[in-house]
Amino acid sequence: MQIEPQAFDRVLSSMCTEPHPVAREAAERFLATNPGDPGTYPTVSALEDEAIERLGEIAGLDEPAGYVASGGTEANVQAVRIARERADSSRPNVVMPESGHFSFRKAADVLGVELRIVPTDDRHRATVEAVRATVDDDTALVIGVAGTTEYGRVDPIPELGEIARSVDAMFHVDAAWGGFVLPFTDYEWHFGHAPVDTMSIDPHKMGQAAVPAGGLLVRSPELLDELAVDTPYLESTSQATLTGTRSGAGVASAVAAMDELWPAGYRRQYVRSQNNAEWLADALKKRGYAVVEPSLPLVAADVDRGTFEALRAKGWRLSRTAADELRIVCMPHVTRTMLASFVGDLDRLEVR
Ligand code: 0PR
Repeated sequence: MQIEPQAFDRVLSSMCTEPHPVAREAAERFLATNPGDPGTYPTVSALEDEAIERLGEIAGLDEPAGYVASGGTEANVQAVRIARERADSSRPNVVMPESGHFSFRKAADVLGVELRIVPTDDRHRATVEAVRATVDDDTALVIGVAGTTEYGRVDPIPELGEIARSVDAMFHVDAAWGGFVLPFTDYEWHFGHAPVDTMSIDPHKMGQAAVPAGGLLVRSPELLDELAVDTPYLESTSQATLTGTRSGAGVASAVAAMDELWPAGYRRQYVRSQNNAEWLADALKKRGYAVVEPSLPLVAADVDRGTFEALRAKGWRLSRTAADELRIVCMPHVTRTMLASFVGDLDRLEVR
């Protein structure tokens, strides 16, 4: 029996998407390779270097270093780990806006660091004054988000970077979702805009690569040394990744997608997704819902739970924010036709 995976035609909740055809094809070819063992699998290992070159170019990093992680979670955990290793304090803390992804809670838990969560402002961005008031001599890391999970907001990255520097802490930018759309906006978010030390930027989200393909970038290769452990029975001598064996599918598909789409294809995709988000926001506003303006291709609106459940029952895959709003992510597989059909279903519910 063949079981079919979830179709994308009603998925409005996911930060993952249909891989680009070239990414899918590359993933299949490299499925049985293991970039965790570069001595045995040199081809995929060379591809990983290429992936990091490309990611560095996208993220304004002159001498790119990093690796292709299993996703944003691993990249975020590893960023916290680097900062903890670099910290002088015996009781290191990490300062993050409340919009930060829950993977940082896992990081704090596993790594035994204190996580200090700072409120966001009325536009859902990190409050600079609150971050400044929260850091101290024990702060190992300040986190900024460039494209938040719930509202697609971009924190004031240069200001947060300065605060991190003022207490000798490291500065991490989580662009896991935003990294492939932000290059086409005016936001200041990357290594060239601020003293960024580490960044998460995931090909398997807006980058249209196959899962698993996350990205960890570091300002200089020495930072990876903080993660490296000796690997006595591999041909290579050390390993910086959190996972051991990992699929070459993610690496190969990331390179294939970036080769194909950077920059023109990603720009076209950003424009399309952003227009769709604005169209949906307008459609919801016209129907009387309060909408959080989509500064990136992500729409939140105060659609009540009953309506939400009724739409889910019609097969729509939807998610909600912590504040209990409807949340729709305009990923590449989300078309205008899909959104029009969704709004049509919403209208039919309202009539009843
Ligand atoms: N950083 C940010 C800003 C994120 O939005 C996410 C994922 C991560 C890090 C973690 O990335 P990984 O899931 O690759 O480890 N945010 C989505 C979320 O939590 C993840 C997701 C993706 C959820 C696809 C559902 C789904 O179908 O909503």
